[in-house]
Amino acid sequence: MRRTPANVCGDRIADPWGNRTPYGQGGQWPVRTDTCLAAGVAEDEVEAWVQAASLLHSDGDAMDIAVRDGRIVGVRGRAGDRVNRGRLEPKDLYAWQANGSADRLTRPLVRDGGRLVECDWTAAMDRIVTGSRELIASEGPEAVAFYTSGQLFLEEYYTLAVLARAGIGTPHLDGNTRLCTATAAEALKESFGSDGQPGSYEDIDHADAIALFGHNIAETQVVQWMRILDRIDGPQPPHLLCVDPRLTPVARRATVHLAPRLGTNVALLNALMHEIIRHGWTDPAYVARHTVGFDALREQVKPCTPRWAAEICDVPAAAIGEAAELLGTADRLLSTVLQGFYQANQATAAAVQVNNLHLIRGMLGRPGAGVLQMNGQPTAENTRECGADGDLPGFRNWQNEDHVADLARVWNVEPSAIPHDAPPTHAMKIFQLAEEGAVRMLWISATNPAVSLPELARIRSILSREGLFTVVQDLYLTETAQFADVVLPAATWGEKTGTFTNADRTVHLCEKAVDPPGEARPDLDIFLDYAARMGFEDKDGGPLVHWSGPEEAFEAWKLCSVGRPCDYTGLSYGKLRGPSGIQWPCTDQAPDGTARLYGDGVDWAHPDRCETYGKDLVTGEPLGEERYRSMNPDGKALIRPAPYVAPQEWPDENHPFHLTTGRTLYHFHTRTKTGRVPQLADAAPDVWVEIAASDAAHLGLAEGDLVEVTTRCGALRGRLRITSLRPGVLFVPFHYGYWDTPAGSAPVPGEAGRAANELIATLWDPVSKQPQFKTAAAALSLVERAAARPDH
Ligand SMILES: Nc1nc2c(c(=O)[nH]1)N[C@H]1C(S)=C(S)[C@@H](COP(=O)(O)OP(=O)(O)OC[C@H]3O[C@@H](n4cnc5c(=O)[nH]c(N)nc54)[C@H](O)[C@@H]3O)O[C@H]1N2
Ligand SMILES: Nc1nc2c(c(=O)[nH]1)N[C@H]1C(S)=C(S)[C@@H](COP(=O)(O)OP(=O)(O)OC[C@H]3O[C@@H](n4cnc5c(=O)[nH]c(N)nc54)[C@H](O)[C@@H]3O)O[C@H]1N2
Ligand SMILES: [Mo]
Repeated sequence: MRRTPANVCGDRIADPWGNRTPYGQGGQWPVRTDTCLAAGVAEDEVEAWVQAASLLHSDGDAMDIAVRDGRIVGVRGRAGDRVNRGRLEPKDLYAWQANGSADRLTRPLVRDGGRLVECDWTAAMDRIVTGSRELIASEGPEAVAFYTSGQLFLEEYYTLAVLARAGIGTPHLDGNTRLCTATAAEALKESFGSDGQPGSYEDIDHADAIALFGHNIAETQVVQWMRILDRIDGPQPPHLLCVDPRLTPVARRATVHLAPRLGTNVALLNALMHEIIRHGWTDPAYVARHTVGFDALREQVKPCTPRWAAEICDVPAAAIGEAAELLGTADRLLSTVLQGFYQANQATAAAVQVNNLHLIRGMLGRPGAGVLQMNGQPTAENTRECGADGDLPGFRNWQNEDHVADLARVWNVEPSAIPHDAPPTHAMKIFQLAEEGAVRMLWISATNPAVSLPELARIRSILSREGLFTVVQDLYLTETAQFADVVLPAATWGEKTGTFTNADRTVHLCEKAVDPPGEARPDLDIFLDYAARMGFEDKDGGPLVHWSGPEEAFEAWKLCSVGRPCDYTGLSYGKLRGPSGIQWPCTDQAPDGTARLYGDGVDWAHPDRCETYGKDLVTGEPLGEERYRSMNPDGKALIRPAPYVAPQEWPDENHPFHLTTGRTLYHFHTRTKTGRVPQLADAAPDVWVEIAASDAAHLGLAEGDLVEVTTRCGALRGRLRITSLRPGVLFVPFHYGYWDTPAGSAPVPGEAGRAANELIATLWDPVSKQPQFKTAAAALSLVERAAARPDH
């Protein structure tokens, strides 16, 4: 039985951002505590409030979980936390109900005679251990691959990274962060030599201009949008620039809104920098002291006039001029970048141009002057820093033998035990290797690739390949789990303990509040169990993975982070039980954490210390150590120009529309949690297709008509919504898979589906290897008129 919770803080489906608490520039954001409790439960009836933080976006909103009779009965924002100061957004207010969903996995499943049947943990783990041993013996460690998440805890990623890299010795370990923030990481590496977010959310309090590049923050980091709204309503409000082809809630409040053609971000940025340089709005002293590469950038953008870009981007040249003035004359400029850049054509090149803009203006490392190359997923930062993505733990450089030797020392293994003779394998390549039969075992944890990867027909055929042994570790029998050979039931948020780090480096502790259902186990326990059964050893014959719980794993990670940009040595579980999360690096010298990186120039770009020697921003080819040393001998910030290159996916006669995909405020990804919560499911029950009014009129289509969208990859059906977006563009939310359709599974080949990724081609940015979910060429046709046409 579903019980409707009484939301103590009003109807936050109708009013997602809640009441305003205005404040002025440089002031402290006022507290506002948001609460949601189950119907019939009063605050004083709650038996325990257990500390946690949000796992439904990268904001890291701190909250307490309300517990009664061993069950979760609600949540309340933590007023003392630096990130949200008590606020919670709709998903967090309601989604805790999904923990108690009746269809949670409670026992392991194994495939027998073609069907998934329940078994005990010993039988399931035996199958995995026997399978991996046989494959490693017959084919070598490279037959085994891991595809993990941006939604587990730091302790879980670190354990997985150690067992995969030094235990098995496979280079095939990556996260779905490849789909999400691979470009954020890559852009930071290309500009600053290392991953690590320069800015802080507190920059919102100080900025006089805020620029959002391909970032619908109002719907995707809802609480930081409340912060921006509170600044807008207060004294000395900041100017806002929004770069997005749709009239998003952000665009509606913007001082200047540019709605460029899809995938033309680099052209636009080059014109903006052209104007900034032409007007002398640069900071020559900062450029000389802290950067290399300015002359090359100036040459690159010399021909990129607003008129040139207006042609390519189809935005008025005058508007580009206004945007340049907003950016060029700000004293404290904060920029954020997200998927409208990271998942579009020339992802890394475009994101790097935002870094360039800040470097030439000296807008870094001061209150209000900063860049946030955003994360999307709640724990994506940890996937990256723990090396569960395609990098070595602690932002070490796989091409630097000293870095590998240092990691080998931490793990007490020989450097040769850590694969590093080629770049670690990225997720798109892992699936390709599985398709070709080189990868024979694929262990998928906390991600749902059968909905979230591009070209789903292909992904389904890979996952159902004869000869690919698939393990899926999830809460539910997802679209992906349906293909598995072994399904492991996992515990989740509220049912296990661990830490994670948000997009502005704030580390939170998230504690266990209730027991998981049935035999479900924390992901950490599953990885530890596997490591023990496999008997992985260090070079002295001791256990390679020598910890047995989250706090011990955290302490082990701290040793791996010593002296690295993401130094955690000043943190402990005890300290994280304080009123607020804390930003890394946190050390003896900086015991309260570090608000901003690069206050006094860049410190991780030195050739001996950098995480990467860089890549060509057009081809993705590595530049190599020698080139990097000659380019940046002193380790300054790198200004890296890039020419505009047109997208591969471009409308033509057969596919006249430009299709893009993204999110709605009410759902998280493939809706495994939010789709199981009545308030959120009802707010956005099914897929839709957005079209501009002029296009709808031209085609004689109306609101609510059932349409079919087709691309060269596949087809999708959904109801039409007429909205304000660029004419010629269609938008489809990517949240809707098949688990809650009548059939419960994907369409048969040739039939239209409802998942956006039926339509998206397998294309990725050559630099970050992030797929291009935001740019496809598509056709649109009417299937059936709306039942009752709404009156106009
Ligand atoms: N409600 C909600 N919040 C979430 C999530 C969720 O699923 N639901 N997921 C979290 C995660 S993992 C992520 S990664 C973030 C993503 O957060 P966002 O990046 O803010 O979300 P998206 O909707 O994917 O894309 C942002 C915008 O990019 C625009 N866009 C599309 N193509 C282009 C282009 O070519 N150029 C430009 N300039 N813009 C373009 C779209 O119109 C869209 O408004 O959200 C996080 N927060
Ligand atoms: N077309 C299109 N496609 C996209 C995007 C887009 O904008 N457009 N965005 C991309 C981006 S940015 C992202 S981040 C991805 C997201 O794509 P996915 O990661 O595939 O989406 P989720 O639904 O978050 O999948 C997470 C899975 O983990 C499970 N889970 C949750 N908590 C736990 C836990 O504690 N333990 C375990 N073991 N499992 C758990 C959930 O039930 C769910 O099945 O999608 C990408 N795909
Ligand atoms: Mo993401």
